[in-house]
Amino acid sequence: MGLARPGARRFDIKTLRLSAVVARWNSDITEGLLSGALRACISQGLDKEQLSIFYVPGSFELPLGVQQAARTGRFDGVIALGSVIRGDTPHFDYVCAETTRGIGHVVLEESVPIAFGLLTTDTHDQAVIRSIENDSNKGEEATLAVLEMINTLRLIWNRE
Ligand code: DLZ
Repeated sequence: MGLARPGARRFDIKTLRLSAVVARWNSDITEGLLSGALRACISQGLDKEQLSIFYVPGSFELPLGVQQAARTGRFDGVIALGSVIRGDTPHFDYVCAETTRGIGHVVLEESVPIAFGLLTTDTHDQAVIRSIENDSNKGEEATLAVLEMINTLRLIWNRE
């Protein structure tokens, strides 16, 4: 997946600033998602210094982390990265629901593109498949989505 309409890109990718907010819970998985995010940045022509990385304890803390990153006004887009595994998480449904609801709320409140890179899987093995270097790394997908949304919002607002 690339930017949907790369020919219509209206901005200099070298001036973009992105932020990744990464949950440390299941860090073997979330570090894989972060590597995917970095690969997506590089593949689209960004330098790795254009991605600022912040850590939060677990996925439940992602909404506040992405809200604060968005509110600084320093970033054109924010990527939320977390992993919740049903087998390891007694309150799996609550953690997933609250994290999803919180991030969705922040997206609309802050009007900053925020990508939803939260893996919710039944098993650790399923999370590994979606976080290693392959075609289905969800950190990579989330980062491409945030770049596409930055582009789309600039087209909607007709900004150069
Ligand atoms: C407590 C908890 C549990 C049981 N499982 C996960 C998980 O699978 N993935 C994740 O990102 N975080 C988990 N957490 C931690 C919560 O997200 C949160 O950090 C703590 O409840 C502290 O607020």
